[in-house]
Amino acid sequence: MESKLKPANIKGELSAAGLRIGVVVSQFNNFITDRLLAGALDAMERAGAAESQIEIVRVPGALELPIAAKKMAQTGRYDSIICIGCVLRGETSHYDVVVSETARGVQLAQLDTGVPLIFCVLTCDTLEQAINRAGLKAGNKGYEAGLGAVEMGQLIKKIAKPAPVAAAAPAAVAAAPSRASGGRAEVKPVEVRRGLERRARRR
Ligand code: INI
Repeated sequence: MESKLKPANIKGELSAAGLRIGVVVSQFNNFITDRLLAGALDAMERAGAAESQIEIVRVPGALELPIAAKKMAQTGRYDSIICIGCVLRGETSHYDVVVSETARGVQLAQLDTGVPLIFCVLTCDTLEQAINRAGLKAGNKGYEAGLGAVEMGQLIKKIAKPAPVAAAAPAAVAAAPSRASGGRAEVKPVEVRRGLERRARRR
């Protein structure tokens, strides 16, 4: 039997209005990463983003993407961050280390900071495969990442929005984390609050 329930569907709009988006780009294999970056910028421009809403940070290789993205996220300046890189398989197992540690680092950083990090790291066996994903046969993965950054930026803003005042418990409102605090609640621990009250009474 079909349910009559129509629960709210929360989605992020594909509009860059009000968003600040960071992009961290690996310079390793920059023949590819520059094309991914161009695709990401194209997508954000089509979503209505202005130059002033976007900041680009360059790192040496894919392994440096997580730390740079995490530092950027911790500033509270960005609604979402795109991580762009390209790892090509070589003759040794180095490829596997770079791929898995980069993916793990980016995932940990987004979960730690609460800022969506869009994973736009190509992991390919050949240069041809990478070229095809950076603007040729298989489209441009950077473009998809640009749209993903806009959608996730808007979505997380919506999800994080406090409930209407009447419905929210006062304690929950006071404890709501803000972007400026890097996603951490700004409520002072009880011991600190008591200390402050004692000091205020002494004055
Ligand atoms: N970095 C990449 O972004 N892509 C690669 O294909 C790659 N390979 O093959 O080694 C690569 N290595 C560098 C690595 O990301 C670090 O920059 C380096 O190890 C310094 O920490």
